[in-house]
Amino acid sequence: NTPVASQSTSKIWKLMEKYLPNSKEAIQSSVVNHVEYTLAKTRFDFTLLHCYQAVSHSVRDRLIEAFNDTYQYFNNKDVKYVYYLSLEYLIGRCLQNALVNLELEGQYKEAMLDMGYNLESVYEQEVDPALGNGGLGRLAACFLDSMATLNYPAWGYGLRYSYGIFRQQIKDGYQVEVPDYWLDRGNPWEIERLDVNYQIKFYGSITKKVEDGKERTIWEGSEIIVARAYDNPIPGYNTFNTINLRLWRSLPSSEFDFKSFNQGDYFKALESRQRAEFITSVLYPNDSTYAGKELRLKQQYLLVSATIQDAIRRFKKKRKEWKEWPKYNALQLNDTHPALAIVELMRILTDIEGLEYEEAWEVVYNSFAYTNHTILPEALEKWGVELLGNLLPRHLEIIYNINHIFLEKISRKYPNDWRKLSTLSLVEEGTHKTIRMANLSIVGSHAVNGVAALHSQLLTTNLFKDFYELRPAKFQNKTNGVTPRRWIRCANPGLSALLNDVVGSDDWILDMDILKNFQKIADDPAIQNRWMQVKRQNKEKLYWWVKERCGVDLNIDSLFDIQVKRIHEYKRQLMNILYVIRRYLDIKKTPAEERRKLFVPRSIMFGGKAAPGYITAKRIIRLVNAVSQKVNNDQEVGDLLKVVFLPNYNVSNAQVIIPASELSQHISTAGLEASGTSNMKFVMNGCLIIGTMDGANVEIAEEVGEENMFIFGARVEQVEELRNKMRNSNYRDYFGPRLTEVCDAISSDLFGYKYDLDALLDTIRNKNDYYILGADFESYCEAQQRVDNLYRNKSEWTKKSILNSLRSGKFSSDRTIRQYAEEIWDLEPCEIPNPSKSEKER
Ligand code: 9GP
Repeated sequence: NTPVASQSTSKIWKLMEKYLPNSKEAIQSSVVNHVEYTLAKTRFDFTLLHCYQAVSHSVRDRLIEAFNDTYQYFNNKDVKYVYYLSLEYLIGRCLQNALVNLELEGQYKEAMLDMGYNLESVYEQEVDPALGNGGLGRLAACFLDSMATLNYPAWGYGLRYSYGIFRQQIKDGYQVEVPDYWLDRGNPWEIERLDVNYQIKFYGSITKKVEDGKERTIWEGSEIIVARAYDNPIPGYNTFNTINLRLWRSLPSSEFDFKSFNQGDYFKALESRQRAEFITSVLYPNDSTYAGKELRLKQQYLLVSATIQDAIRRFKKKRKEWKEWPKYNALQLNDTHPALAIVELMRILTDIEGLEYEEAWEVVYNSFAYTNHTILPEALEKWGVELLGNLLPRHLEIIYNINHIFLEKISRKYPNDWRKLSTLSLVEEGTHKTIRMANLSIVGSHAVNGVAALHSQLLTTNLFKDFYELRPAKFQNKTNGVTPRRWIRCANPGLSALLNDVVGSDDWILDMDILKNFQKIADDPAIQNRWMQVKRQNKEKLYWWVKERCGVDLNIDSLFDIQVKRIHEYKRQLMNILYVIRRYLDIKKTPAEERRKLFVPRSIMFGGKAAPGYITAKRIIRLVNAVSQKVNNDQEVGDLLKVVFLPNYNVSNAQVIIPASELSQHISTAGLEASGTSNMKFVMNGCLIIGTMDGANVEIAEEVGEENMFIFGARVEQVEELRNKMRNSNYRDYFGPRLTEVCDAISSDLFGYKYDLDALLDTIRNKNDYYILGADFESYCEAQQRVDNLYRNKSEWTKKSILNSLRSGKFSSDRTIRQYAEEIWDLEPCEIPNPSKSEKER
């Protein structure tokens, strides 16, 4: 069921023939050659894992051809680059994505089948490179796919953690974290650049020298390590352009342990070498809180320093005038995590290149831009002055200097406005003085954006209000998007084939907006039938996935209702599971013969990781599993209700879960989910949303129509008032009888685990229901009732499912990236022409 619409005419396919040939025989011989010469296994007997490794190497060869040509071409054309700086990338599995983007999936499938291997099973051998926590990291990965596809001259920069986000296991209903050493089987996709290394300094002291009447500052680091480049080719779709995700790994430098070696302390010297390697060993598993740990700051600086050195080396090969830097370089900060890049570039320009402060500031300001991804106060990074000053003494000095000059301007504009000065300052005073990284990012950037219209608006009216008043033109919105290549074409081949037939080509993969032209098919019974068949096949796949991993037998005819995302109080998985209990109690109260009339059978699934230190989130997982245990084993309820916790939610699991979903939950407290991106993936896959008017849900409602979603709950402007109401009333009155009964059932130990679960309920019972779960519960139940009513009418449900998918064009990351390129980066696409036979014939 691979869509083959453009295979015979594919530009890439023809073009690739001029490089490595792509006939069945050529593919087979390249695979077996890798088995023998790369893996040193015999070509007559190799396992599925070896097959995966050899196939990947064979595909990588093809990527490298395109990758080398791409940057050669960019270099010749003297283009402007965008540098995307992110501490996280959740790129997911590479093999299928590469084959799809190179338009070679059909050929590889055939070649492998002929050798006795099923390509789908080969895909399953790949481990997810899970170098991110959640939405922010996955967004960065979707963006790279779009930048490559749209032919933008781009570089992604990040860190090559040896341990990605932990693997989640569920033991006795609790989350257990297991280290994810994702590299233990090697990584065929990366290219280690033994010759691309940069020195990174930490600690040390600053001296001032006067040379030719000018003061110069010299920072001598006392710990020096090396950052080495690992390149990961990112192929564009339907283009030869292939861009680079360059990830840095920390290694010891020879200078590092020189002293210890000289003093004959061999073991001490080795220890310090290990310390250097440790810097990029592990990703911090926090999603919405910052870790004020020195190691985290070292990671941030390593990324920033190595990247800026790399960009400068590239720039200097071509030109000498620093004022030309912004014309050739745009640097995008993915949240504040890489914000030190602003300071690092200032340091190099003033201390090393000898520019005056104002000159250097022009260069920096005009090249940097910053994306904010959250307004949650606990997620806003602030670095203690002591920690920062000890690790990076010169950077702290520069930050003070930037702040001093900035605040002088402010006090001239708003004399004696102390409130403004203190909120705008980069420094937060107090017993523990800190540097506000968001303020640094705003002051040092020419553009600041939020990630959905509502979120961007809240930035200007709340979180960054004073900055907005100062320079309104700096603030923009760039609503997130997701790549249809991975989230429809790879994840849902059945739907892809159907869309190909509807459109008459696979053009929708590059232009999702054209799907709007086919809305009339939503009423066509034949299409509806096919649509339902595709959904059913996807549900079957998930059915087996769940059976194998969770041992639960789902009813395939039941409504698949799914909430998958990081576990957080603001995302309100707790409200979802409390509703499940409500439903369970209601089913039990209903006479057996009435039940099927009143309740639509549902399989309600939860998935997501809790940060290891986030006790409340872990208790939510415990509650879901306790309810699942009780409900799934209740004979009276049977298949009318099943509850499952899907373990270890990650990108590859999402590719199975999302296409199978019929209803998905995006039910955050209004104002707190900046955008959400899985909501977009679900909609593209024809899933209906039950959700609040929050983040990108608001724009999804605009596009697909509120009547095609189940919207409920308080709007952002009502939230504060509801919080106050709760503070002044008894929880039983405020919750109402239906929710109170649910809480009482939990407290009566109906599900066991009383200690943990009572503690969990106290987070909403004790007059501090900050996420207004109690206030939204009734309207949530009503929306759930509307879901049941509609699901009974298969044709109406399917019609809405089709409309959701056909109207989701706005949420392609291609639209988002075009906007960044045009409105922030001032970047032109640069497509490699087909290399002609005579030039490239081998
Ligand atoms: O919580 C936001 C999520 O709403 C958004 O979709 C995503 C990508 O923009 O970023 C998340 N934020 C973070 O992961 C950290 O602030």
